[in-house]
Amino acid sequence: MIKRNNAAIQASEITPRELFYGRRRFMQMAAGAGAAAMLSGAASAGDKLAGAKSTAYMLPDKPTPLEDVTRYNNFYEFGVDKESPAKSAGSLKTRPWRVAVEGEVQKPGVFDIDAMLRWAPMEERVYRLRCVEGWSMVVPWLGFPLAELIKRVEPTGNAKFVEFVTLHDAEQMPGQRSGVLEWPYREGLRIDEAMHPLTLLTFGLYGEVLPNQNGAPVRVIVPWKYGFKSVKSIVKIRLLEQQPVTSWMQAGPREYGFYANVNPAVDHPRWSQARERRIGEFLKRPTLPFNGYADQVAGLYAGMDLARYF
Ligand SMILES: Nc1nc2c(c(=O)[nH]1)N[C@H]1C(S)=C(S)[C@@H](COP(=O)(O)O)O[C@H]1N2
Ligand SMILES: [Mo]
Repeated sequence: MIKRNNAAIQASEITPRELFYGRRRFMQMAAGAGAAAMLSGAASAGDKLAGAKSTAYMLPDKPTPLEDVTRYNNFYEFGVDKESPAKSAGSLKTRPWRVAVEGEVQKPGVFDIDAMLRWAPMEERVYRLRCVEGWSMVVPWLGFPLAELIKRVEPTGNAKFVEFVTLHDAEQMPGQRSGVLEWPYREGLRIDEAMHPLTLLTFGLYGEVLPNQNGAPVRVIVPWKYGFKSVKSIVKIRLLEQQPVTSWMQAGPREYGFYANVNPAVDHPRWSQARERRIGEFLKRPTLPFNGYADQVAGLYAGMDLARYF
């Protein structure tokens, strides 16, 4: 199931949902009344989500097995241990789902997830994700650049930062009954980071819609930053003039900075960041500056003291 070519799928296997998600041309033709009927089908984990392979963003690294990507997670809304999200994220309802985009924009809006899926061509990108705790994974994500969303709402000249907010609902996210973080989970980027072509608005992985434990129905992936910047299950995106305070900065300002660029030369106060363990491997490997994306992103931080702006 993992990497089947669309063309190889038998006609008899194609479900309406697959037509919607998997075949852009069909969608363009059906963009009228007929399409509306298909949109009412709620996408859930396991449903296919096709995207053109984005060769510019492939890596030589071996992808982490799907079983590990979906069973070893950080998603504190479903508990603090790695196994909890896979066990309990089934309580999250991902349809209907809307994302409010507001703040310093000319065209604020509340957008339905099924409309957002059609805003730009879906791409498959294999990215490294490096958790601040010292482990990493390699995942084929599906999405399109967050810049597509930001351009659509027309930022004003005052928009300097972008804040992301996760759903806040303890009925669906029982971990929010604990005080481990201040809820809802909030993260942020500088606008040039948010607009960078690497920053992916992410709807799927391994050819399927995001499993709940990986942040369904929509998250961001910012591959040169520690994993906690890659916010899951987003319901609000705010463009701001001032740098927002994130949940992790609130929890430990000395430990978690706003920038959180992967940097083997700047240790976490309680552990070294020089090396990492790739999930599924035994020996640690060296951590790369900007998680290996320095050639593409180091320019964003020219002249900045990265030990101070960690
Ligand atoms: N809303 C929310 N987003 C979150 C987190 C979280 O606890 N809540 N954990 C972060 C951390 S610490 C990491 S390492 C990644 C893990 O993503 P994954 O489970 O898909 O590997 O999600 C990030 N996004
Ligand atoms: Mo993390």
